[in-house]
Amino acid sequence: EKDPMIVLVTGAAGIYFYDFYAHTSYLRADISVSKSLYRCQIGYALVPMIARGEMLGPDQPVILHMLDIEPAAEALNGVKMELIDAALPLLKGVVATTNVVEACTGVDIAVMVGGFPRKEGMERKDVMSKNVSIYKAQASALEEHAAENCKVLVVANPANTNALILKEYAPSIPEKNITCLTRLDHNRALGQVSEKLDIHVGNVKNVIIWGNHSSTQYPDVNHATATTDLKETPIKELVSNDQWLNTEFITTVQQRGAAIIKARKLSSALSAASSACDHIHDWVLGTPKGKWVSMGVYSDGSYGIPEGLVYSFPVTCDKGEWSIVQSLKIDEFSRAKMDATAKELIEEKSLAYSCLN
Ligand code: NAX
Repeated sequence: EKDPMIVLVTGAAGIYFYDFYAHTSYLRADISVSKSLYRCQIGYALVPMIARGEMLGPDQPVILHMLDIEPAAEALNGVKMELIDAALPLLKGVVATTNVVEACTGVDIAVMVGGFPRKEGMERKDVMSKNVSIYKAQASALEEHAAENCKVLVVANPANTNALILKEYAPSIPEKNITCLTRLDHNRALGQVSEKLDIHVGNVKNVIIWGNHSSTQYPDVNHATATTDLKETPIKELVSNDQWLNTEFITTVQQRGAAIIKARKLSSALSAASSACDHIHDWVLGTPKGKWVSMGVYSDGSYGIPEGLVYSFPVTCDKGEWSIVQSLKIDEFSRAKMDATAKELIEEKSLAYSCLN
């Protein structure tokens, strides 16, 4: 049997927590509204998936480290009790803690779900400043206590910029090991194409999410294909209506998170958890030949995207390392959209840096 891998999930209680921040008094005034709108639980959906082998494979034992903040400690312990009750063969241990050092010690994979979410009426800068301080502190703890070669996935928003802050404050973790989640957007794009063409989602591949995990992201199908009757065909040939691909498809993927909130009165949780598993799974175990996925990674200047941003690119993975797919042809339409989302990331970065002091 393989040695267990230690997986950290921050924000693992997945509970609503505005009311815990006493100093945000104007938020306390509408707690009842916020509670019904924003209680969501990615962490709660994610931990059983990890413990069932969906992230690291059916033959890889895991030890879960779950971190949350003090006011969520009791709920977090409840999640631990449920994990014990599920009697999961791959789960070799569970630590539920509010101590960042304990949570980060020995960690091989860190999935950062905990954060301070943006809420209507809140200034972007206020949210950014809260997340900058969270990610700065957690970066230092990972830097000092995580296993060598720890791989980090940031889920919490603003995901790209939180990952960038984490990278800055954990300089000994190689930048290649710090990523953010855009796989949910990638999977959403696959899902939309699949629904449109009535082809199973498993037969659609190589969509791309470029840029920020925000509404400026650019879902690109120019290189995507679908396989029917053993024949691989470009999506652009299969969708007779080019107009749909350039308009409705893009906005549907960009706005999907909002559509889920509207329908569920809760934000995406099971799909976010599932795509976080996909992200780590493919990163660690590799992407199949001829297939790429989208990951938010530290830009090396590929496709003219400025270095020093965490930007979502198409990547293939092999032996635990991702590489950006090179030499894809970019038309003018795509170029403009890729640059627009880069511009937003540059602005987010400077906002984040202005919160650092
Ligand atoms: P919840 O608010 O339900 O859960 C967040 C959890 O984090 C809570 O249990 C909270 O107590 C905990 N937390 C807060 N500060 C913490 C800290 N300093 N250390 C440890 N834990 C802390 O949010 P949920 O719906 O689970 O979403 C989590 C994050 O994912 C949010 O930031 C959300 O915006 C982001 N998302 C990102 C997605 C992506 O594709 N990148 C998609 C889904 C999701 O919207």
